Amino acid sequence: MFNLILFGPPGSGKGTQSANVVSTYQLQHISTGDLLRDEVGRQTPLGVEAKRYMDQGLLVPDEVVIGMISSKIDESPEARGFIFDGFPRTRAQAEALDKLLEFKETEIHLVISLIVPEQELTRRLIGRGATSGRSDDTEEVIVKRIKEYYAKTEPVSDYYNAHSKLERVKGDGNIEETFRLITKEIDKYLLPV
Ligand code: B4P
Repeated sequence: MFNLILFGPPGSGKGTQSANVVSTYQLQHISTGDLLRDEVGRQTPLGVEAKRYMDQGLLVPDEVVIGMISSKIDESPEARGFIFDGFPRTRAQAEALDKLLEFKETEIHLVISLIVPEQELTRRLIGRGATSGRSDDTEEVIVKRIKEYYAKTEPVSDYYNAHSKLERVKGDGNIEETFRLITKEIDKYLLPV
């Protein structure tokens, strides 16, 4: 089993690159952003709660997100591995993920951190906001999301760096260039299917 985290600020391309990684390496994709948006769209109690945070550019509480991940992992016992997209975003989430994987006698093998300058992040997210209809892709909320990332999420990279699992990858090139840099790192562990 091979488990990968795609890490980076909002708009760094985690979702975009996850789709490419999934089709090339046949990993099971788990995106907390997609899972939360699905709950919001279905207006479940979890979704109603999550929306309050997402609309303000804030992280959804850890216990909500960790519970979602746990059941998602259990749904795919035969997976070749998982790609975690947008998770973990706090130290508590990282520690919870380690415990969940340990219970399944596996671990995180690689964390790819996408490095993109702030100006480019804002440009991309405003561009997406023009067509996505996402309530968190407005200029005002984007500023808050990026602030929340540097305050709470970026420090999580130190956690993985301390375990020698972190690889920083330049993410400000085009989608194909960035994907090539990502595959260089994954290929050290896993061959494409
Ligand atoms: P997410 O859904 O994870 O989304 P994201 O950070 O906005 O985007 P991502 O980095 O995936 O960028 P993308 O590829 O789409 O989070 C949304 C919200 O959910 C959070 O703010 C939070 O409230 C909540 N949440 C999610 N997970 C959570 C957790 N674990 N804990 C607590 N709360 C959580 O790319 C963005 C745009 O850039 C797209 O338009 C794309 O086409 C473009 N793009 C991508 N790569 C490009 C490139 N190389 N060149 C040019 N454009 C590019």
